[in-house]
Amino acid sequence: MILIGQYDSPFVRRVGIALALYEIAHDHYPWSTFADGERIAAYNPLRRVPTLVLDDGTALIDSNAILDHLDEQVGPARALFPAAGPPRRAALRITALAAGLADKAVSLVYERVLHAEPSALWSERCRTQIAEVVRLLEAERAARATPYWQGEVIGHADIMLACALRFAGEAHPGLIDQATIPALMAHCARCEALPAFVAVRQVFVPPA
Ligand SMILES: N[C@@H](CCC(=O)N[C@@H](CS)C(=O)NCC(=O)O)C(=O)O
Repeated sequence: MILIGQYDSPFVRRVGIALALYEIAHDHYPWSTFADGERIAAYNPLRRVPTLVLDDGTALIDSNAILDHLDEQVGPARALFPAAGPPRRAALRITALAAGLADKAVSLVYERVLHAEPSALWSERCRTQIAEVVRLLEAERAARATPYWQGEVIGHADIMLACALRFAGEAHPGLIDQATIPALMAHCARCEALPAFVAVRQVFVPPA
């Protein structure tokens, strides 16, 4: 099994952390989406990461599809999403909000770097979406006393949230005022202290 992509991507990182927590042996090709686009294309014509190449050569695309496969491999007792019902829907909702936040933070980077004149309308929309998701997540996290979102055990929602907030902070310093989100910062600090998070980490350096 090969994980393609750099850990400075919040989506690659969430998969890398899940692989570490599941103790699934794999190779890692830290290819860059732009510099190594043609190498990625040999596995995934979208040239996007994460891409997970299975031992039979099948390339899984999109972190959600990849984690769906890994969850199936480890079985429901170890999977990092609840198996069914309201807890599963709640976890999927938080994961989607955190992934959406990360998506908007990535979009904002591309807008700034790839356009001679970034769209003020799009950039402001991304900033508003990020700010409002962060506000909602902070309020919901502050209402919970458990170490992780759904209790004593870490799940995919916790991982996505920590990866999203770390990326947003590195890609857009100052965009999120950390002083206003103490519950989320404590949540992220708890996750980032875990060995899997320490091992699967690459600082995102914003392009000039
Ligand atoms: N929804 C996708 C998002 C993946 C994503 O946005 N990957 C970025 C890197 S952070 C990428 O491949 N960008 C290059 C491109 O979109 O062409 C997932 O969850 O895997």
